[in-house]
Amino acid sequence: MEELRQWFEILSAVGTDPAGGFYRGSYTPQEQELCRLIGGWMKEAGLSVRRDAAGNLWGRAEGSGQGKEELPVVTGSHMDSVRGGGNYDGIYGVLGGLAAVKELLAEHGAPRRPVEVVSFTGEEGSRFSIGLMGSHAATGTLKKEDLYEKTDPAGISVAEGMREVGLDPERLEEAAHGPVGAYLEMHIEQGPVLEQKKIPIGIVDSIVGTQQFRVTMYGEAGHAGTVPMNARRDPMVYAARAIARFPAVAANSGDGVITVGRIWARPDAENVIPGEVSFTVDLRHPCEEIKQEMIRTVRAICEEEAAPGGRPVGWTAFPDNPATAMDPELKKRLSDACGALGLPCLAMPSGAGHDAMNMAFLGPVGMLFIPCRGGRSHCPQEYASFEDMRRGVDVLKETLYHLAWEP
Ligand code: HGY
Ligand code: MN
Ligand code: MN
Repeated sequence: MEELRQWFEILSAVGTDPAGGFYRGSYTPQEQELCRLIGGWMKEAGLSVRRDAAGNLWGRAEGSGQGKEELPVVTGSHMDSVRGGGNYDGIYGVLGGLAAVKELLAEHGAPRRPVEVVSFTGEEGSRFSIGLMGSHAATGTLKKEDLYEKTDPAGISVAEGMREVGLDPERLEEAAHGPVGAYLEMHIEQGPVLEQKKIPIGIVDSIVGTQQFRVTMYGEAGHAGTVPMNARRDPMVYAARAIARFPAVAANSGDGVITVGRIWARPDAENVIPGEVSFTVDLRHPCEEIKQEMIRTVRAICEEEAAPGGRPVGWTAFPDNPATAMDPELKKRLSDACGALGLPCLAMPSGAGHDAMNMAFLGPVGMLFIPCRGGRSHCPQEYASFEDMRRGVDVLKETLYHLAWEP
């Protein structure tokens, strides 16, 4: 356990955000440093280490004996963070997965079947606005044209970012990973339920379906001082009216949530009525068809609130991540592991998206949660105790042992 604590201590100096918390974007020098450190710890654990064509980091232990041709059992999560994020979202699943595998290798030698630990890049989309980017590449669902079209706030494309760290965007398809026997992701809950109920382990039932959009509403730019209020076609007003109606859409859907996390005007000046206003919509629901219904309703609201007879609303959809049910057998294995360790556990949904949504296209997936303080995440206050982290590692170890080591 001491080692896991040391790993976190060392990483707590990597990718600190001057505004507080952390920022570890894809293909940044900070992520390079993460790959150097985590790759070194993978090597020390006895894993062979490679970085795939999309920049995901993989550590692998070959299977021994009759199981060596079986599909690999994979554990891990993502190494990137949101801007101003914490040191646990994603990284805990990478380091906790590595600690579990390292201890199993030390205690039981080579596994029966291949085992891999993965550290995905770009899960948050915090640099290039493509969510789950690394695991989309691993499942072959990242579009090559996006690498050239999507840029970060400084205008650098994904492809340029990749080249800066020695990756070749033209070889993207080589990042596609074959089928897996199982994928297990450990993660902080990012909500308050486990802490409030004083239950140490959550076993995820399903991950909500998520989709993000970029909406642009148009009007007429003008002088802030000379255009009479009743003569304005102000897209900031249209956007505000539309956004103010979104909470009712979420409330009517039951368990749906809608977030407008970014909004910006062009020309973005204090004394200019904007000509256009863009904003992001992050929309989620556990039920796929209700999610699609919410999307239609949100789009209709934007059309209704737009300038009469004006330019049609701009509407860009980002990759859709459908609601994902966890594998029943893996849920049972995780719950049996909790039983064997005498740990209470709670079946629960995930309101956050995870790389497991993509890995589900390669094989059965399971997720386990540990509590995080105050349920806070995506902020500098994000924190999980080492005791809670250790319990998660113990459950993962017990599950991985039966999946990949037990004769
Ligand atoms: O947005 C999410 O749910 C995840 O943290 N990327
Ligand atoms: Mn996150
Ligand atoms: Mn995460």
